Amino acid sequence: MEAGASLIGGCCGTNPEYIRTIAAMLRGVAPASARRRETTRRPLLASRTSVHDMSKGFSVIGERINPTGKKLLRESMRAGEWGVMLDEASAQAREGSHVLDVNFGVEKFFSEQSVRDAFIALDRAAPQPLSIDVQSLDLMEAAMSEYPGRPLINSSACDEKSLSQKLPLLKKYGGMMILLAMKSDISNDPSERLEAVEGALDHAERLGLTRDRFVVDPLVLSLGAGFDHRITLETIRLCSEKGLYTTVGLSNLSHGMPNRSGINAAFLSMAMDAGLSGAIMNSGDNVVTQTLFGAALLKTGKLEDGVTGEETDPLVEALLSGRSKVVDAMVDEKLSSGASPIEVSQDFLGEAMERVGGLYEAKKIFLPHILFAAETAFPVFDRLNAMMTGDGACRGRVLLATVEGDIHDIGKNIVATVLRAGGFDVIDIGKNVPAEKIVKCAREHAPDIVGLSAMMTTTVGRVSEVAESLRDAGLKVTVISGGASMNAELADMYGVGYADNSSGALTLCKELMDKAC
Ligand code: THG
Repeated sequence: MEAGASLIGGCCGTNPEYIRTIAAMLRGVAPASARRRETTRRPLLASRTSVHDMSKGFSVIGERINPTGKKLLRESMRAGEWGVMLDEASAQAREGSHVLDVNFGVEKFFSEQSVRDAFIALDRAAPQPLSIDVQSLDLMEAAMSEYPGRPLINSSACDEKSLSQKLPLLKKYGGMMILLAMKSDISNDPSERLEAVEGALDHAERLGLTRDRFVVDPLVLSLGAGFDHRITLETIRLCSEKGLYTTVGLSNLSHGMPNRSGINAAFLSMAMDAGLSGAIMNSGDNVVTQTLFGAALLKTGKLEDGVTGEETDPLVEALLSGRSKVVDAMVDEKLSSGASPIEVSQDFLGEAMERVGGLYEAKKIFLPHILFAAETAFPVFDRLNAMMTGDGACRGRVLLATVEGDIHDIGKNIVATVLRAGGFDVIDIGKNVPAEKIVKCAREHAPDIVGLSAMMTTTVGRVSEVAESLRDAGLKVTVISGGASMNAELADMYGVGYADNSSGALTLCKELMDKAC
């Protein structure tokens, strides 16, 4: 009772009765240690797979998912075609943006569903947390309810009406929120801007929303419209003294001016000196990013990392972000430069999938990424396989199944992909497959190898049962196994082969086929 768990549940292998029994046993038990647990509040943003801490260094919020003034992006987004937008997301991710601002321009061209789709697609295309830069309350809520992370909500003004509409959404769905330092009008007095923010923070506090949930936008307008940037600098200073995080829309400043980069960069440097902690900005503008690097060094004495793009493998990146058209184009280019389908399948696509596996093992990416990459690669492998038929490239036929009782077949799917990439003809009959069905399919398809996956301690015995059924049916087929609860000793005991992971499975299948020849 001292571990301090606050929630107890069961994973696959449990059933409602089991959970009921646990619940009955725990009735009246208070999570004593959990109640004593100290929590720290941090200004964290998160996507499905990554976290950004706004208190650590300067936050670069990429501004370019914004169709205003960009015809191609605008038209494609309105048509629900996300390719151009996703390209922009990956580009900004490469450049070192920590967060991506998502703005739809004129919002009447978008439905709640299309906004949901856009946020899901973006979350897959780049690991960075997203900023929901949406005006319409309905579209904002659609995005917040769909987004699988802790987003930055951009934004609310500090008047009662905006706050009473938007703070409850923040409370309900989670996230951080940008507060524009204004009520219904923008004051020219920095202390009045701060006052508006303080009022909003009090309002939020009453709803149980703490100050660490907010970032202040001290408001940058265009110089061309007679805007005095010093008011903003002073507002940043006041906020910073109060320990508030701040962010500005940097490029607003130079709208319609010559040498925009120079103007933006100069202001950024001044604003950082005043304590600015982040900016919605163009992470691809070298003048601005170099200045950011320099200003951060002068301010903190530390080198800012991450604002210079890290080179990544374009095929791996396209696979990880689910860009099947890009993958197709890269594969076509290989084919037209003379590589054979099997070479492209093994040495190019298969190689890239192995690197994806390597990233997973190095904990740089997570399981959903692998699955997504596999999903992207599958049809391309199929296409390459179809081109190979008849050229004698096939190394052998493998029947794959996850045994009865196991309802997860993530691992088996990866093995299928890797074996296909390795030139095997793979027949995948799915998950939770009863022994009789495996025997029936083995009879039908006459595979050289049957691969069985078992994940749980409660299902691992099925591997032995299936192997026996296959023998009883008189089928002379080699059985190999894998999965979370299988291991080499068990496999030995069952008289079947064993592989630890997908590349091990490929090596094993190749060895078995070489022996058979
Ligand atoms: N505060 C908050 N959110 C904001 C803003 C702000 N969101 C939107 C905007 N302002 C910040 N984003 C941008 C994005 C692009 C530009 C300016 C601000 C911009 N774009 C070029 C143009 O329109 O001329 C086009 C750039 C290109 O061609 O690449 O200037 O203040 N909270």
